Amino acid sequence: MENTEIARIFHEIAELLEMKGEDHFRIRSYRNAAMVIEGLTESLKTLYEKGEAGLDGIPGVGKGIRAKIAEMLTTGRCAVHDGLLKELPAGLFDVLKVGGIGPKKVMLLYKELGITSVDALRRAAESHAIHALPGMGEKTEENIIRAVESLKKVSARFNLAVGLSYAEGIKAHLQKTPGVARVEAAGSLRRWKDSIGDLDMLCIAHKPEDAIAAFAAYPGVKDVLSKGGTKSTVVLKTGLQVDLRVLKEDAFGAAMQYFTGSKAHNVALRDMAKRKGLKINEYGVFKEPGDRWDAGKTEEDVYRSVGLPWIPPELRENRGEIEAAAEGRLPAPLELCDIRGDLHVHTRESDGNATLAELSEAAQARGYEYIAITDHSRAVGVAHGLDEKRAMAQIEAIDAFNERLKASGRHFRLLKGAEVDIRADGTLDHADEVLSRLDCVVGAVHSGFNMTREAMTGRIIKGMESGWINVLAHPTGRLIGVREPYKVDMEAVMGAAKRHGTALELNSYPERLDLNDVHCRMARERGILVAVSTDSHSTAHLGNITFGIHNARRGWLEKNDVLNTRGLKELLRILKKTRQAGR
Ligand code: DGT
Ligand code: CA
Ligand code: CA
Repeated sequence: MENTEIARIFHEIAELLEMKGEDHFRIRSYRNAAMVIEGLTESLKTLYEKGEAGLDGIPGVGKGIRAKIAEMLTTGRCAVHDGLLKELPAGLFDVLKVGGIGPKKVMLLYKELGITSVDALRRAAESHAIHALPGMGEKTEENIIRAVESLKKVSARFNLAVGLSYAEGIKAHLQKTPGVARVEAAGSLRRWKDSIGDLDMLCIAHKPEDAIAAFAAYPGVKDVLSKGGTKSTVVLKTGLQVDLRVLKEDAFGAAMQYFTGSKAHNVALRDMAKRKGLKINEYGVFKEPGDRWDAGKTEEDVYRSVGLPWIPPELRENRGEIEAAAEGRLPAPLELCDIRGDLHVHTRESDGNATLAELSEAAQARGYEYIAITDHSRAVGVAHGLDEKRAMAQIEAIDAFNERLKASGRHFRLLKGAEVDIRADGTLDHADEVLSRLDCVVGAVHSGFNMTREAMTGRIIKGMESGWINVLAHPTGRLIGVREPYKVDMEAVMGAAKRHGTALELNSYPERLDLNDVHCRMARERGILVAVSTDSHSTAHLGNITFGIHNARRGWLEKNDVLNTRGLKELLRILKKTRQAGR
């Protein structure tokens, strides 16, 4: 079983126990285990195979949980989970997703009315079968109908880029309101998580009611779900939900810290504060005894109060960042100015829309020293992939282009490259005569996503074993919210990458972000270079590098872990070495 599968089962156990009203401590241990596992950079299977000591080394996971991990790895099942699912139908998980319905209510509705699905819940609310139950009323029924509707619309998480554009729009809108001093986005968006559930906005305003009124009047708003003195929740026409809180300047740092999350990071930080006799919440840091207000104006103040340096939002997932901060070994965040070029760019020869000259100008305007032109090979027919003849012609064209660049005294170079398809049998879609003339070969899978895990892993490794591939592009093939990653043994792929000196791509397209954060960290730990590339199909796409940089930070990558932070000379040396080592 995969880590994600095991984590999911632990999440479900926690939810089932919660519905049953079981001991809070027990529930928390399952939930905690699930989160720890989601952040692991090694597979549980590998750890388990190292013997007892392997699983013992996982921080924050107790003996009982370890036994269940071992059980799942050996039998593929979890008796506790199975037992709970016999008692409670799985449909209750869906009911739990309806806003305003907590585990206790789910249980009550199930016991009294036999409700096990969202549709049944809606029917019960519409036929007024719910208001007579204890703690419910006619208002509850109205809320349920509304919540079911909004659940249908927002059940999918939102693309980070979509969230970002709305956050900017709302910010600009609110800033036009007199008395509004500052507006910031917090939550998963500020952490640059690869998808966002909802948008969390914070604002400092002289008259909170004016800010709240302006928020409700934002042109993108479809529905105002709640509107209070200092907070409000709306649903946008796209279905994205947005929370706004209006705050006093003194508490803004504390609120930013709290609402940036993640929840797991906050829980760990508060535990640490408690041990120091402090209390942290969204209003500030308070000293015991007497709860005297101590800090809260800036986030730096909040972290300083517990003896920590400020932690970049991208790292706030409770994956060891608090310990690292305490020990002064937080990674130095990758910066845009560290990036010296882009190693995955398409022109109009395949499915891009720009010419060599246009791309060269745009890249130079960004201050780059190089970009690799990596058009598709012929197997990717929909992308008008290049056959050998066209590839050879492009190689000549790039050589000629570089001659002209040199003659005009520019310190910039187009690298000859290709995004060569790794065919289903693991062979490459360009002949050696073409590959040997390229500076930078990007290899990728473009078809047959439904292969078994073994077959896909073998296919990719065979591609790398050819010795031609410098960078393995979008290594899991995921399209966020559209297509799941294909099944592949990432540990084995990384093993091969390490052996052959192949870099792994972090594709910066906001729909891809592939490698994901955890995989980036795995690569770093294994000493595998990551190429943060844009896979641009137009000059504007070069700007997507920002998404890649923030995702790289989420994966703890530093400048040195990234291939395209190297200057041209050093880059060419590395690219060449990979080929020589492989062949
Ligand atoms: P999302 O919206 O699912 O992509 O993820 P977030 O992280 O934006 O989560 P959200 O919108 O539910 O809450 C925003 C932040 O507020 C979250 O990151 C941490 C904080 N927060 C929310 N609920 C709790 C809580 O129960 N305890 C603590 N300590 N913090 C919370
Ligand atoms: Ca959120
Ligand atoms: Ca929220």
